[in-house]
Amino acid sequence: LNQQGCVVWITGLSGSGKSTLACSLGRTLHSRGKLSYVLDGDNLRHGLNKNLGFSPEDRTENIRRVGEVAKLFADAGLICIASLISPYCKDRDACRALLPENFFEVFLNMPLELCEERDPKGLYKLARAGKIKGFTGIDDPYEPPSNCEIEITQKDGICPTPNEMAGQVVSYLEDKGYL
Ligand code: GGZ
Repeated sequence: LNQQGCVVWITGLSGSGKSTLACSLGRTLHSRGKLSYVLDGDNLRHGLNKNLGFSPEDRTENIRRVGEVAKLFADAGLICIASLISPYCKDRDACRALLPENFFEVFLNMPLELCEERDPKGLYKLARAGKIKGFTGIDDPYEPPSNCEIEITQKDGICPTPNEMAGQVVSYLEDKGYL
């Protein structure tokens, strides 16, 4: 196997499109003959992390576990795509410290208003109504990265498509020699 593994860590608000990007990126990498694996925060909370909630301590533990698992996949030579809100800088930085040479942070920087408008699961609505407490962006902080490798944003008020977003990450990985 001549593949150097790495971690592509996608951070952003709920509804920013992290899972969509992760899925699109996974498909693109597959089509290019690259082994990858997606670790999705919301999915992992049904298994590995099912004993964790959304208190700051539980989020930190959630992210720590996913960071450790992502490192295992990268050690095995895969491109591991992690998509979690991961709202706190210190937690993301701790994951980065596990493999500083091969960790790439992707900030999916979409406005809260857009995420809230999408509201695919109706969670923002519940949070605004006070029925969910401690919701990221509403009454729990999101700390934007200051040290991310890739930032994905709207251009002229238009969102990039999932393919365009994946393309931005693929270009970066090409430049770095992973593809
Ligand atoms: C944020 C919450 C919350 C609260 C439930 N705050 O967009 P989704 O619905 O499908 O994915 C979100 C998911 C967040 O899990 P993560 O593991 O990515 O979060 S973290 O990195 O902060 O540990 C959201 C849903 O869970 N959800 N309650 N209070 N998101």
